[in-house]
Amino acid sequence: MKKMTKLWMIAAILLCGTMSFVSCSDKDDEVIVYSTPLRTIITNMSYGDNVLVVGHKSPDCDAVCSAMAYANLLQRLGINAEARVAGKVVCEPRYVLQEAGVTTPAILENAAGKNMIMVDHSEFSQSPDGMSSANILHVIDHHGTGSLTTAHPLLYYALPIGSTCTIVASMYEELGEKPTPTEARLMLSGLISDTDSLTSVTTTATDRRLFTWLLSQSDITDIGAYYAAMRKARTSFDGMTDEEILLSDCKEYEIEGVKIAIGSVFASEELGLEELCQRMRAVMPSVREQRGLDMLFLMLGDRDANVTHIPFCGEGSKEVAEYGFQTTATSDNCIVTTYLSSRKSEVVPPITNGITHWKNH
Ligand SMILES: [Mn+2]
Repeated sequence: MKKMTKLWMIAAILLCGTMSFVSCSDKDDEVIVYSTPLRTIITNMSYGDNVLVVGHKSPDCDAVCSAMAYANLLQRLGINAEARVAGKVVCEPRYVLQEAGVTTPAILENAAGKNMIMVDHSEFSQSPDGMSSANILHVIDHHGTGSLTTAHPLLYYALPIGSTCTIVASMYEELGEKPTPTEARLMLSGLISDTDSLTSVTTTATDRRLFTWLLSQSDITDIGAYYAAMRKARTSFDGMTDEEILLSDCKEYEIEGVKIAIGSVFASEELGLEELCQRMRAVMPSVREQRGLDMLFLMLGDRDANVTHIPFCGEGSKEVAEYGFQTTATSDNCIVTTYLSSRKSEVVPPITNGITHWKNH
């Protein structure tokens, strides 16, 4: 036994030695191969008179800030790029833009026929109307692939990391473009918003490294206080109707032909989980019908109490939720779980499984 282990160790050492030798001898070639691609690829594409950069509907910090930072990056490369938003900017992103002292991008109502770049989504049902008949040039995203299809080649740049802003920051870095303090602030805001200040399950080492880099480039002196204010803005629903609160962060998906939406609302000191649940449930059925959805799910999170409630409505939604989350729903159609920090990693996959099961059994 001991002899075998020794033999394996020797084999492993030999293998490692060979590998490092190979990579050393190839090093010069590697530099030549890898030094140019991203800038060349981006600048060699044709953008017509201009190209618009837009995130998803119910724009959150990451969608708005990544669109703005990416449009700025492309402008530096000589491309006439402009940021747009896919809906009214409220709550947290509104606060972020105010603090940054920048103008909110105009709303893009229809993308049909335009030169477009999609950021922070790859699902047409989350895009401005007409995206499926737009000329899509780039997609910069950190979600699972959605319903996106294009007739022609495109730059599809997706990474499994915490935010689209982190991806855009990595592109600034790779292209050797130093962000201005405002650009760094915007990307930092999207990064900490999407990763819940680097605590969500989606946070990676790349997010942590670029967080430090962006913070050093930004003019933010107390990041803890800034994030606390962002979180407060996320749940300040002053002057909004219950329906607007429900739709403030609501994403649509089409899974196996089933049209669904998954919203996310956080409880706060002003609006506790119990009252939030009650008020959201009251408007869920009518919102589902208005939007032409088969099913509607809501993530109602209370981070301090470490609990998430997922009420649902629509035919089949109970079977989907119970199968997906492998638990029994409450008698008033709600899944109760420990706190979930990520829709894309912790809620979309179980609901997708639930729908697949429901459709095929
Ligand atoms: Mn995002």
